[in-house]
Amino acid sequence: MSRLIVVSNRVPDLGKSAPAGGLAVALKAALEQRGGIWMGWSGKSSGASEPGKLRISEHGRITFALTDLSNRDLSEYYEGFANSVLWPLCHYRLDLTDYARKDMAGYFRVNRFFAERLHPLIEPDDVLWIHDYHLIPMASELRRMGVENRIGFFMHIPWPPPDVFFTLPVHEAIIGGLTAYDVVGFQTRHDVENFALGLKREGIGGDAGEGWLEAYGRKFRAGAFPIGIATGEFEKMAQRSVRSAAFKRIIESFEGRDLIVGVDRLDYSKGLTHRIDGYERFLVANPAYRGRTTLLQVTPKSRTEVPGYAEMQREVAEHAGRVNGALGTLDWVPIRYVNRAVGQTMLAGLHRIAKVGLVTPLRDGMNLVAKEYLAAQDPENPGVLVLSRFAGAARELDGALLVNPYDIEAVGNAIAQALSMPLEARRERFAPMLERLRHYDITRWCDDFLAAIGVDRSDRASTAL
Ligand code: ADQ
Repeated sequence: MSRLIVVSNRVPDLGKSAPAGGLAVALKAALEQRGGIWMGWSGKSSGASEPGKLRISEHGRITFALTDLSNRDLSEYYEGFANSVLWPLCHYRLDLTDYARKDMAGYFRVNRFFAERLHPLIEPDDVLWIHDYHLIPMASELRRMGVENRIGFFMHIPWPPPDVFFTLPVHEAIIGGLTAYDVVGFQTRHDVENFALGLKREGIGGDAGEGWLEAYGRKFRAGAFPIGIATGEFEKMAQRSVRSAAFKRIIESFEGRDLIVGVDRLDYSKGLTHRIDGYERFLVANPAYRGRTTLLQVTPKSRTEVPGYAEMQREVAEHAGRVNGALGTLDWVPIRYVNRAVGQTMLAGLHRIAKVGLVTPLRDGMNLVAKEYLAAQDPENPGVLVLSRFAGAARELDGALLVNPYDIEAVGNAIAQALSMPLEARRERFAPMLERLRHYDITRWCDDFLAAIGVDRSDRASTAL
């Protein structure tokens, strides 16, 4: 009976009262079913020059194995190479990559450290599932230590085309790192194609047909596994949320105006200033809507330790302030900009009452907010999703109004089109999208990926008995 081992940079604190996101809940369910280990960084600094010892705790059938990292690790591995090189690079932002050899060395050092700590815990039949750009080289480190278990990897963010990727001075080591896995999952077909083309251009491998790639004489699977949400739970949460007394007060505060909602972590990939400019363009071109709409932009701070993120916060606030100053009146503020985290239940309610969901990232692996906005709608009277064509979600959600987020006028026009769309058209666009979200939810995503690493459903069902 094989166990599952999940490794991710951060491990959610499932003991916390705040509800964990859909991904954490689905991975926890998969681990509980099979029994296994969830390993990752604790989110804390060891306060010393070395990373801390592995802290092991048991919760039912899951063993949590967490480690603190040293300040140097955090600066080089996390803030440096992962978030100041790989993150901007994979979001096509070459102008923001800040490459330093010591950060690269730190990135590999921490991956080796994770592999060394995990190695003694691995049993021969275990199946490993490693997550995201922080941990790309982990499988090659484990292979070097003689680990022959099945190992899968899922990339949550986009994989850029070769010409973008090859600007990374150490691109061979990163792309080569992925070839040590048995299965490499991406969000979309487009990402898979970019990756396969990179292998080919680099002369180390290429497409071996029917979902297989080969590199360095080794075959491995690569495919698109578009991540979903806990659709059913989100639908129910939205219905409950709008019935609460606290929520009714919030509805009143909008004084009958049409609500347009934007919900994002504060990040340059989310296109926040472009979005605000698009909304301004909409108000300028459609004066009849002035005083009758509110854009609620909920954007908690994120990665404040990474250079540039604090400045971005000022920039977005200034943008919103400029539009409010230019177009607002004594009794109407066009944009409400909330710079703090809002609970999932409240967000679900806000999505439900919003006539328009504005999801316009400049580049995004998937974007779960787009899916959450749709799941929260009332199927009898759904709102309209305005979605960037550069979000992975655009490949599935073809009933959304797809926009080029760089084209400010197009975003403004899409908002106007969404607000004036007749009920019949809204329903027609919405119904197939909801059906898809219900079908390909986060549990299905988890099952599909595990099946690709060779953990089939019957295997999991029998271990659960
Ligand atoms: P993120 O870049 O963090 O994730 P996204 O998928 O949009 O982006 O959001 C993840 C979660 O954060 C969602 O469940 C959302 O509700 C929550 N969230 C976002 N803004 C919030 C806010 N203001 N307040 C509270 N919660 C908020 C990365 C990739 C994405 C990919 C996911 C999952 O960048 O492209 O979809 O991983 O694979």
